[in-house]
Amino acid sequence: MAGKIDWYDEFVKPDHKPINDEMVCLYYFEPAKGITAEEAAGRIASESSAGTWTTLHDLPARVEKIKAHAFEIKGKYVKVAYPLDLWEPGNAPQLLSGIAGNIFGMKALRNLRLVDATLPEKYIRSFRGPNHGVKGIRSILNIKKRPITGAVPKPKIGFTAAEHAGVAFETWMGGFDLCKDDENLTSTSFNRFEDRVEKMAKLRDRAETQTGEQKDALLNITGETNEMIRKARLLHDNGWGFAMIDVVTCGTASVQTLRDECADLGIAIHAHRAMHAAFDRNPKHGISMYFLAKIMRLIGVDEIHVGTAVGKLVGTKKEVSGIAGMLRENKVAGPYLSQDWGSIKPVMPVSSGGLHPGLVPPVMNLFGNDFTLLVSGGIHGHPAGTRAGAAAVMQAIDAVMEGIDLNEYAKKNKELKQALDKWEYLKPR
Ligand code: CAP
Ligand code: MG
Repeated sequence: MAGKIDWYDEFVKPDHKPINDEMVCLYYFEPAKGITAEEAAGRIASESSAGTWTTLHDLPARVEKIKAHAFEIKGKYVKVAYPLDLWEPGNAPQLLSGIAGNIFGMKALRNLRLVDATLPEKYIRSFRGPNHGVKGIRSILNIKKRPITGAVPKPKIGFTAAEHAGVAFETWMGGFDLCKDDENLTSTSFNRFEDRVEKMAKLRDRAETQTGEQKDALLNITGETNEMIRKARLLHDNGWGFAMIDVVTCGTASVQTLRDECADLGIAIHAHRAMHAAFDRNPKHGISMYFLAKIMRLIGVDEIHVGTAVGKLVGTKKEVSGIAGMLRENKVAGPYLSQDWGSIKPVMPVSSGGLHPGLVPPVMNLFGNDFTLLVSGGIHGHPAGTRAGAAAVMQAIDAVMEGIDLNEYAKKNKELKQALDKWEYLKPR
């Protein structure tokens, strides 16, 4: 072949020092056989910005200014700096189509993982972030200090709307703040969304009267965008303070739309992350959960699932606490990049999956008090039923907050004792 046929090398500048309004991404990468690290890095920067596989006959002069540059190639990590002009303000799908798009399928890369990105201040300002966030959620529920508590009726799907509302009532009466839909429950022939919304609202009012506490629910509006808007309005009209969205399956575009709709309605967004493990579980390939959580904070969900470290689903202690720190305190640890959040509010982390009273101490140890604790199977499987199960979790929280060992606290708290007798300190798989 005569002459130069590709220009990937033009996208590598090992000593590049990013300027203020460049977006910097951190990738883990493994070149395919026969490809050098520099060649691979050039392909990442090129295909995610302004390049293509071959040299071109006509190239506008502007391209020189909007090219991304791979720099700091250190072992299996590379940073890529993207000029801000590449990105449309306030367009999350476009950002993903670039920095998390075609590059994952390039033959020249055996593995590629988007670990994190530093989003420039100017870019951040084109998004609104959470309307409620940590403080807003506490104020909706009127809970000052302790973790927020919630449960999903189990089995995940199968109850009628009336049965479901009955389980919600028991959950609230046991002391929990929230009853949550499961990720795959939306509106079914046997449990229509509208029915559930109304039946639960009646029992919520009863539970509030009987307990004197604020009760709410995370009803799942996941679906087509206009249908989600309709359902969000229905939630608002029935006095609910939250809407739940499966943010990965719905996609960033619809989450952006619903962020503004829910803000207008004054309701908070609970983000479930079902399907995240399809792209974040393999540590060598895909997109990190950290980055998913970051983009959801940018768009503006009010709370999002981040894992438990000790429960039934994947996610190490380091990973889970790293994400919670980023969401809540703008903290950066481990391999992640610095981030100035400007006026974007903190997001409440949600811990869920295989939890029960015996696991409340390690989870609180990991998260502190500012998080939403979801315990589902771990209350409905209580030997004395849902209400007692919820009470047992509330007792476990009290014990931790008072600095008392669970076994000790269980001596005077029957429900906690029964739960510990069944599950002890089991870490389920
Ligand atoms: C938990 C749960 C949640 C997962 C989500 C479930 O129920 O409802 O969807 O926790 O995981 O179906 O498994 P249990 P994550 O409390 O009965 O396990 O928060 O990690 O995304
Ligand atoms: Mg679930």
